[in-house]
This record gives sequence, C-alpha cells and structure tokens, in this order.
Amino acid sequence: MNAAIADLHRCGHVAIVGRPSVGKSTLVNRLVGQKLSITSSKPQTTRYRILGILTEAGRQFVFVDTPGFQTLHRSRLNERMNRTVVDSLSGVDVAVLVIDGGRLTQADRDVVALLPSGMPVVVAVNKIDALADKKALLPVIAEIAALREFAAIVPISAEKGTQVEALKEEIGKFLPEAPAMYGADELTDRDERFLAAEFVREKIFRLLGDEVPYATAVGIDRFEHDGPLRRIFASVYVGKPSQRAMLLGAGGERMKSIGAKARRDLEVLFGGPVYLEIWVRVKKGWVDDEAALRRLGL
Ligand SMILES: Nc1nc2c(ncn2[C@@H]2O[C@H](COP(=O)(O)OP(=O)(O)OP(=O)(O)O)[C@@H](O)[C@H]2O)c(=O)[nH]1
Ligand SMILES: [Mg+2]
Repeated sequence: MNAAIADLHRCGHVAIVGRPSVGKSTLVNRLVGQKLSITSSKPQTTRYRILGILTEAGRQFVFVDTPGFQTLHRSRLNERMNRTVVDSLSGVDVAVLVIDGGRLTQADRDVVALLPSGMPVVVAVNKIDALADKKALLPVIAEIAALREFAAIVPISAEKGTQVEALKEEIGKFLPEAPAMYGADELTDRDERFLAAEFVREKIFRLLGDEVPYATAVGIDRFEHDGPLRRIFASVYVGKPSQRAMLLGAGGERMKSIGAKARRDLEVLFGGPVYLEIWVRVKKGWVDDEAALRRLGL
C-alpha cells in the first residue's frame, strides 16, 4: 500500500439545504448517529445553524444543518432564517440538497437557484419509505436532474437509514485533504445550554397546534452542574396571554408533558440526570423585535 495515500486525511464542511420539512435535520442526526438537531412534522422547525460532526478513520465530516429556506411568510425572524441558509453556503466544500421524493415544488427550485454554480451538490431524494410505488421517484429525479449539474442523486430514507451510507460515500468524495477541525469526541459546535433550549422547543413544535410554535422562543436563564446532575431553568416566550394558556394546558398538564419529554431526551444526550424547570412568559411582538431576536441568538 502507498503510505502517502494511507496517511491522507480528509475534512470538510457539508451544508445540508432544502425547503422546509424535507428531512434535513433528521438526515444530519442519522449521519452523525446521534440526535442533535431538533425535528418535527411542522415546517421551519430549525431556526439556527448547527453543526453535526462525524469523525471516522481518516476523515471528518462537518455537517451544517440549516433552516428550511422559504419565501412565503415575511417576518424579521424568517428573513434572518433565510440569511442563515445563504450564509451557510459560503465556505462549504459540498452541499447536500434534500428534497422530498414525493414531489418537487417551486420552493425546491428556489433553493436550487441559491446554490453557487461551481459548488458540488449531491441530491438526497428523501422519504422513499413513504412511497407506495417506487416508480413514482423517476419523474421527480428526472425533473431535479434537469435543473443543474449534480454530483450524484441518491434516493434515501433519513428516518429508516436506507441508503444513507451510500449518500455519505458520495459526499465523502468532496472532502478536501485537511486535518481534522474538531476533536474525535466532539459532536457539535453548540453548547449544552443551546441544546437544552432547542430540545424544549422541539417538544413545543411536536405537542402544539399550528400557531403557538411559531410564536415561541426559548431561553435558558440558568444552567448549573451539581455533581452528575444538570439543573436547567428555562423561559419560554410567547407573544400573547392566550398562547401562554395554550402552552400550559388545563392545570399546566401540557407544559408538564413538554418538560418531561425534553428532560428525557436531554438525559440521553448528556448521559446523566437532568432537572428541568420551565417558565412561560409573555413578550409581545418578539418575532419582529430585532433586539429580542439578537438576545435569543437569532
Ligand atoms: N417517512 C419519512 N419521514 C421523514 C423522513 N425524514 C424525515 N421525515 C419526517 O419529516 C418531518 C420533517 O423532518 P425534519 O428533519 O424536521 O425536516 P427539516 O427539513 O429539518 O425541516 P425544517 O427544519 O423545518 O426546515 C418529520 O416529521 C420527520 O419525521 C423519512 O425518511 N421518511
Ligand atoms: Mg430542520
């Protein structure tokens, strides 16, 4: 064996982009092998760029999960999220465009138009497990292939893990020769406070109807370590008292369930016990309040 080739180490940034709800965050979690990025059936679950790091022998993938790019609803929050997508594309070595194998929409074409022309792009045609007839994929693949040059088009199921290894190999071809950027035990660039706030937000996206999750932001007021125990005090901000009432539910039952589910996930992620206390606070108009968005890291 040629020693020089054997020693060659690859490392690069991989942006995961696509319209809302196509399964970008589910894919990042699957690729990394750990739940880091929150997911739900509601569009625009991801608001913040988050890295998922996968270290293997001889190579390191730095996946960049991004918010779903969308042009339908205008607010300061949405403008910031779209800017995050565009910014995430600069400086990456390869992009993965995630589409839903069920259908291609104008929103998918809008995302393709954002991709810099020289950038290698691998398409992940996701959710193939949900297709009764796999032949339905063919016209979707033909349509996407006509939009620009792609390095590869791989049908996958991020949820079931189908063909995710094959997708990873296609992506791996574009990792440049470089030393590892992160330690072998690092999974993400985000700290435990961020992950705690996000896991609370995920449960709100999963347990509430269509309006409240979009009117909600989560901040961590205090995060204490006490031996193996993590004590976390979080605030959930909503725009109106009626939204607060919906979050709490009758007798506070809904918020209790949100807290219990978030705590269980955090205990798995952190590998230790978690005490989680959540306060719901009304903060009028925060989605259009620049200063509030900045304080929340948006
Ligand atoms: N059937 C099926 N559902 C999937 C698959 N991948 C993701 N989903 C579901 O699709 C929904 C959206 O998944 P997310 O990973 O949150 O999608 P996203 O693209 O990150 O969405 P945003 O962050 O809102 O842009 C969730 O309900 C997932 O469970 C898949 O391979 N098959
Ligand atoms: Mg997401």
